[in-house]
Amino acid sequence: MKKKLLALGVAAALSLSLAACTTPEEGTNGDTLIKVGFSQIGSESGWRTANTDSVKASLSKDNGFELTFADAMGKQENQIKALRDFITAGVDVISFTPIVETGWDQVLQEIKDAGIPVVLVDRLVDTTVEDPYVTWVGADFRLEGQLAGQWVKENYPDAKIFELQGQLGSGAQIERELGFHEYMAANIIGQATGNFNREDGKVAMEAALAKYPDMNLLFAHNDDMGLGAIEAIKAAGKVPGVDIIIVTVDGVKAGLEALLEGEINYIVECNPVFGDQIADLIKKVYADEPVNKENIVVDATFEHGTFTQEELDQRKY
Ligand code: GYE
Repeated sequence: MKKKLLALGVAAALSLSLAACTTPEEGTNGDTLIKVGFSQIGSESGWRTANTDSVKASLSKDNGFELTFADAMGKQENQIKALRDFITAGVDVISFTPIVETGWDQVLQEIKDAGIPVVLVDRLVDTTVEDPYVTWVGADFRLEGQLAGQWVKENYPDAKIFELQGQLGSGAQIERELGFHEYMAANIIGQATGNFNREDGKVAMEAALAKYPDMNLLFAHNDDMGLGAIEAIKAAGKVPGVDIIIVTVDGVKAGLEALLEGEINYIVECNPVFGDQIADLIKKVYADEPVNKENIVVDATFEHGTFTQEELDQRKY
């Protein structure tokens, strides 16, 4: 009898521990963790690094998430693979920043067929799939381009402009360019992409300085490319911010340092620290609560001459 009871006890303990193994993980407050697959583009810029830090900090276990973070190292094919892995893993919500706008039709359909809601971050998609995402959070890239264009129109209406474009086909490149051209299209003497990174920005600027000797203003779609261009301008014996006026987008620390020194003249902010908004949206989507389709992160502008050291010291990224 005793033996039988013992055996029963063992069996009960076993099934309990088995149950414990298959029960979904719990957060600190006892709630079930929301399984999120997040596909990031890579680490091409200071903006991207700050955005990744913010996403990871907000989608933490303490905040109720079980995050699988995948870095695509700058390749769309890696992003598509990561998205498929998220489907296989059966995550609750998929979140990603599409490196370019097109090429997502098939994988978005697969996600839809699997019934997994999508929260888009930072950039948008251009797809034939109907209702491909529940909600998007990011900046108004068109407005950023417009703000840059307005400042140039007011201050340097006769400028001969070279434009360093971001990753071609990305929402950030397409929209910033459209916005800027609304004001300054007639003044653009040349364009090339610098893929949103410093090295490519430098190389493209070296070529442009040789090709367009009368260029006197640079509009770079992000700080990193502007900083690469500054190296090229100095190497060519010209003074950045004086011989060539420089306007960029982002407002990361290194960019704002250059603004303070007068090597960059104007920066339209694009704030990368919105992990908390992403977390909030994912929670609502998971709980089937209503959300806005578009959630805009508000930006500021910074000008050399009025931007101060104190403001720089307060910046977190
Ligand atoms: O401006 C740039 C980054 O999509 C807003 O991507 C983002 C852009 C940002 O590489 O620095």
